[in-house]
Amino acid sequence: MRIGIYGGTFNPPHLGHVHAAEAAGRALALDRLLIVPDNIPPHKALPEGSADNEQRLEMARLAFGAIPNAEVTDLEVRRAGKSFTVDTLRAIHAAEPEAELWLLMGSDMLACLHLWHEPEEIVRLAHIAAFVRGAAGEEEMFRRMLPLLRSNFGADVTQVPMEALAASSTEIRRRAAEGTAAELLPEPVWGYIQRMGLYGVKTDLTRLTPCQLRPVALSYLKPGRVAHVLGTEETAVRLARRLGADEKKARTAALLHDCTKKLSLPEQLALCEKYGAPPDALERQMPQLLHAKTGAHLARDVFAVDDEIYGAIRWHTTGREDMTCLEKVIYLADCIEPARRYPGVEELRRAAAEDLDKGLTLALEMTVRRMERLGEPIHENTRKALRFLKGQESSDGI
Ligand code: DGI
Ligand code: FE
Ligand code: FE
Repeated sequence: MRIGIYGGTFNPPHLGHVHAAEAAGRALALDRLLIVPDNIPPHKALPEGSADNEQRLEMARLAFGAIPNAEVTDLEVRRAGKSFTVDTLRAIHAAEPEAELWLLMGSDMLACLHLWHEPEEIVRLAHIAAFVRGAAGEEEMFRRMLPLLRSNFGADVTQVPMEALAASSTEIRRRAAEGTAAELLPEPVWGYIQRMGLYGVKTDLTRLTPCQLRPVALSYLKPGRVAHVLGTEETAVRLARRLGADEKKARTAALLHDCTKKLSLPEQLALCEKYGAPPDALERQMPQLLHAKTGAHLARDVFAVDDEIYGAIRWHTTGREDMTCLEKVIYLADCIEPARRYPGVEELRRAAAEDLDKGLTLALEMTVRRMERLGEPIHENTRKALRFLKGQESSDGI
């Protein structure tokens, strides 16, 4: 197994880092890529509004999460003290003694590798791969360093060409405060910076247009859920247009509908406490039900969404009796968006295309059948939603 190791301060991680990681994964045929944010001691004097260790870890998860086989590790942050690469390599080697380790670094790092702590041990534990960005003076540096590293430490350096990004983290921090950094950052990282108010960024989260909201909303998600939420947004807009519902509200509700989905049950219960919204008996045991309630409250608290949007998020998992048009739009969009793959989804898409209530009824019936098959309890709101629609159907027929 080939494991890549990519360390850095990632304050913040930017598109240059992501491109580098992708290029290395491809060029070196890595089976795994470990992203290792280094430790910044809490007492180190940082400018006001800097990201702390936990925030840099979270931004790294958002930035690299979409790369297959990449994982962010808190190895160096947890170890505390000064982060020596040699200690990190020893720890990874101890955990994976059979693996071939590849240490990735920028050419600026390679230029001073001989000055690092225990360079011969580093080179003994890992192959070295350096990114080649075509920057000024880079070629000359490689000409000078490669023979030196080979003769002094026996290092054989592999060069990985990559697309250059014309900005460093330092410059991005400055540009963030000016509001011109978005194009240099992975979307969710820019959203996270805004919602945490890092680097002097001041965004009023209560008056965002859907386009401004999008990166912030994506920053709440596990990377694997991003496609689902964007698919829900697109589908909700389409349904809203067709039914004459408010398109902007549909977008906002769809972007935020799963904003607490990644939280554990204890974290969600803490939100219930915070918002004075007690969970019912079933919600108390099932985070997959509870996220609709906590998500609606968070959206109202943080983004000041109105009651209609609140309702669409609140009822998107179970539905309820006598749903509003926007509630139906979000419920269905969540079920049929293009990234959804499950038996029956095509039939559901056809029913929804024909008639919203027909789609909704079928979606609720499918949920009930699935729960019965899995032996899971059916929430009373799911039953009520279905009974209401069926009642309507039969009274229509009279
Ligand atoms: O959050 P998503 O995965 O995008 O979708 P969702 O909010 O519709 O959540 C689906 C989950 O909720 C799925 O695991 C099934 C569960 N669920 C929906 N209705 C009921 C239910 N679970 C129980 N036990 N009872 C229900 O009535
Ligand atoms: Fe959901
Ligand atoms: Fe969803």
